[in-house]
Amino acid sequence: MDNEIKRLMNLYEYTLELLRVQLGILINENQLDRGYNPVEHIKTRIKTIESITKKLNKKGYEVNAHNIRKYVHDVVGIRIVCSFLSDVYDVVNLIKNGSQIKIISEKNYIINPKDTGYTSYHLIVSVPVCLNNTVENMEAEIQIRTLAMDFWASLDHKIQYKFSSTIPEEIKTEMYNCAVNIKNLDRKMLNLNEIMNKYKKQ
Ligand code: 0O2
Repeated sequence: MDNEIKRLMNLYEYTLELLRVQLGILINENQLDRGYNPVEHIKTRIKTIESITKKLNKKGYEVNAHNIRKYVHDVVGIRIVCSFLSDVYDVVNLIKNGSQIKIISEKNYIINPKDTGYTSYHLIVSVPVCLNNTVENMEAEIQIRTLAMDFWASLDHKIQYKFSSTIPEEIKTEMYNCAVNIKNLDRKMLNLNEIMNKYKKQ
């Protein structure tokens, strides 16, 4: 790994730490204000240099610090897992309304699922990381999804890893059917939660 890439990977470590703190504040403050925490759990990762290389090669770019910053937007990955569908949108709005985190782009794969059946809400965000003499605006990807969507995606990830590009049709079809069931389940769970809340208010 050349020195420029090493430096950049350090910057991504700082970015992740900063986002952890900023998201923690947003979520805690929201809980204090509303008495409710929409977040079930948060997972984070820094993409490995092997995975970054694979992504750049796939896109036809040489592996260097400039191309990593320009073409790999998810070196820092944060996954926020919520119980209910409405919680996903609460978290998206919480992040959008926060003052520190800038939204670069968003993809709503809940409204527009991928062909595989994958659903999730993706935000590419940017945060200023203050170094000794400069400020670097660093990107990260935040994926927000329900527990049920996360269950589906984690099995799908294992399938993709096992079969690489040649996933048998019967597995693809069954996964797509599972995604439809997950969507229905999420709707039913949200409905049940709303009914439960009505009882609580009585
Ligand atoms: P990993 O292992 O999570 O790092 P990009 O390819 O990121 O430059 P794209 O395709 O527009 O551009 O990005 P997208 O679709 O917004 O986000 C890609 C990420 O979403 C993936 O990252 C996965 O984490 C997740 N994802 C997208 N589609 C699927 C899917 O069909 N199944 C599962 N399980 N996850 C999916 P990586 O880098 O591919 O993988």
